[in-house]
Amino acid sequence: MVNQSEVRGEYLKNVLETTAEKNVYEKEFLQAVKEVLSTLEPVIEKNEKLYKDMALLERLVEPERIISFRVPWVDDNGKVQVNRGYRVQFNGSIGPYKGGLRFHPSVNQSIMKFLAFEQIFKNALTGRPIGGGKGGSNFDPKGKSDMEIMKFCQSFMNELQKHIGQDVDVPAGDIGVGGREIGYLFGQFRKIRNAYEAGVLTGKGLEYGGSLARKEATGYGLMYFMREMLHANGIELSGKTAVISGSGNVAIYACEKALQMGVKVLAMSDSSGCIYDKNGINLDAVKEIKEIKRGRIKEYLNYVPSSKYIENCGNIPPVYTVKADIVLPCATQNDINLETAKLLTANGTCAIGEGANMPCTNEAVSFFLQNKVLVAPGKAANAGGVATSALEMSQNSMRDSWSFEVVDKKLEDIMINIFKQCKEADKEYNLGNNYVAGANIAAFKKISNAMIAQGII
Ligand code: NDP
Ligand code: 2IT
Repeated sequence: MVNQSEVRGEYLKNVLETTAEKNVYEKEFLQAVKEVLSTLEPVIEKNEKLYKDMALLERLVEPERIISFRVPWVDDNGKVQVNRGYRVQFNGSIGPYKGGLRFHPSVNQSIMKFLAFEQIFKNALTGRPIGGGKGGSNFDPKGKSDMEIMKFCQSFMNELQKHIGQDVDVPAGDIGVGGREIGYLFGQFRKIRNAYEAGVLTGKGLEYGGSLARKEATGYGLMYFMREMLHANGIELSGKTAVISGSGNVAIYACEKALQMGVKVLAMSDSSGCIYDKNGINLDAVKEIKEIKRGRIKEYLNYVPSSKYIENCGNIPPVYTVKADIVLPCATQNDINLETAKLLTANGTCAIGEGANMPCTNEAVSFFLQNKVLVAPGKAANAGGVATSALEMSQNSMRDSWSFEVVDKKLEDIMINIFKQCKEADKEYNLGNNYVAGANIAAFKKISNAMIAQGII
């Protein structure tokens, strides 16, 4: 029986136990570790002695380095504010640490570590030479002026610049960090270093070393992966209905590609509530509200008065109460718990596509798999963003810039290849269409081989 919340095998159980003892307060990190360890038994048992002798798993769950620092800045009223910044450099065995920066009041060490841990596996699946890292701050960008955002980014970079570089660690965006923030961060890095090292950050503007299609990449990649997964199971995407949680970068471009693929998107959300448009979401309206005005999703009512706004209340985010064939959680972690998973399954949803990182709890994932709902795991399905970041790094190294079509085609090929890896591992270990375990196993094999080859470090 598939159970993403249960770890089997003596060695795996011991590692989970000691990790839990060492990281008592790190709920999200332990959840991510448990999810991975619960899927590795079939690989571990084939070579247990080697993995044990090399303390492979013990090293895998311990970050190579965590940097935590003070970020002081002065707000528009002249008041000094102090935030905490992080960079977790989790595993560099496959390439320079790579992963986004998240600016959100909920950021803490546990969230940084879970994201960096998952990034190791995701980045391995892309087939590009990138290790796993993540960073960010508990800074809340909501309601801040452009000047405040700039001052915060400059102060954050004053410290971060000591620890990054195009061959060392390459940050990018995540929640609360988009093109504007990357611009301010890059400007400060360039000023301090007095050198134009474009490959130190990705998600840059097109005028100064960014890549076409990076903005679209995570959402587009998610839909390429969904198409492959559904095809493999005899299901056509075209003509299906979908709901998408979130209305940020990933959600908007997942919606755009879904519409191009003939999917009708019925609802989108933000952290306050959701909009439901039975005629199908008008994406131009969402883009204007979110990308231009930086407003709230509720404002959609001004564009489409016949739509409905449902405010958050109770345990289940309202976006998941709208019946749909496909569900794309593209907001944040633990958005779909067991109760929501039961509702979605009862409503006839056939597939979940994790655009966000760890949007489903382990119990929700187990429930979906046990009830034959297909799950596209975030580590594979949302890897298009970081994969295209790696394409941006390649262009920067070559001092070249590729057309939208060239980058989009490479992204599509990468996503097709990622699904293939998940499917092949699923087949090899007879997992029964469990692409969650398939993704973990395929990635683990690459990472463990690289770690073993490089010795005990
Ligand atoms: P954005 O900041 O652009 O958008 C985030 C969206 O999620 C907003 O609609 C936001 O609503 C909502 N949201 C954030 N936090 C919460 C919360 N605690 N509860 C409910 N809703 C919330 O971020 P992205 O679109 O870039 O990221 C979305 C997810 O995708 C994250 O999990 C991220 O880690 C993941 N991801 C991002 C990639 C990228 O390239 N950007 C790549 C791979 C994964 P509100 O405005 O109300 O806060
Ligand atoms: O979670 C993720 O993969 C990202 N936020 C993108 C990271 C990147 O380096 O592009």
